[in-house]
Amino acid sequence: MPTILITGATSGFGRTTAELFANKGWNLIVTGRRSQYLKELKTTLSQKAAVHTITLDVRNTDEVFKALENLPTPLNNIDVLINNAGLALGLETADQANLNDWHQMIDTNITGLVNVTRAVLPQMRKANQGYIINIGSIAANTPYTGGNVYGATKAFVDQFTKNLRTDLIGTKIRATNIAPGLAETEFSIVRFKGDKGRADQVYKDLKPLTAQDIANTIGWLVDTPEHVNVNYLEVMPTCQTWAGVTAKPN
Ligand code: NDP
Ligand code: 8X3
Repeated sequence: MPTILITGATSGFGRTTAELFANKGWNLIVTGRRSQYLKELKTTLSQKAAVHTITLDVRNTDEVFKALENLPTPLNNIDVLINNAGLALGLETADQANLNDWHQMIDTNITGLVNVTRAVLPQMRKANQGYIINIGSIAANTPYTGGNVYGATKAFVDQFTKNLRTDLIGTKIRATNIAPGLAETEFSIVRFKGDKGRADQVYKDLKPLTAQDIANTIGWLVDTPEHVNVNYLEVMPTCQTWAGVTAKPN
């Protein structure tokens, strides 16, 4: 059976993607900081698939390399990497945003993603096969007030994915950036630091994407033939579009 490594599998897109691939019988490597959630996930999925859990903060370069360079066979042959771990913190304008929040987003969404990618890529290169799916965001290309550093980290993900494609020319390794729009997960609870009431307001009277929608998208991408590479895939709920440019007296 093939092996999939999913970062940020303790909730949201990552967790549901783990469930989807467990149903296919794949070997799973699931990671995240909350070890109790990983333990519960393993208990839930173990009847269907081999589940290997790694408590891992993707920001910690040494931890990432130590964990991913010492995987037991056959898990050291990763077929699909889902770079999903990430977060938004705060929605203040740039002059008022919390600088620590900015650093945490940069460290997680950029440094964490490149740490994991760099740790896994040599093995894929050696096998001349593999698929890296990065979770970007519509925030990369659609500026919105308060999206400042979060959107910029996702713009990095977009360009990094394209640059990976050019570096991987002449190999069978694929790379895709999925850019989801509004999706209801723990995302807004994290963004608003546990304020569930404020998080709920984000989705009030709307039908946002679900984690299942994104897991299904990942499942579809992985099922495409090896000679097909979807470079970029933007997915919004039908209730969402772009706001357009705006002007205001100043
Ligand atoms: P969730 O908050 O539900 O899940 C985020 C996951 O990332 C958790 O499993 C969390 O695990 C993990 N994570 C966060 N920081 C770290 C870290 N330092 N090291 C390891 N794991 C970490 O949100 P989503 O499922 O919605 O988000 C998944 C991805 O999708 C993110 O990259 C997000 O930016 C992106 N996205 C989300 C959208 C949305 O509207 N929901 C839309 C577009 C993109 P733990 O806390 O256990 O470490
Ligand atoms: C999450 C989507 O629009 O809240 O990446 O930034 S958005």
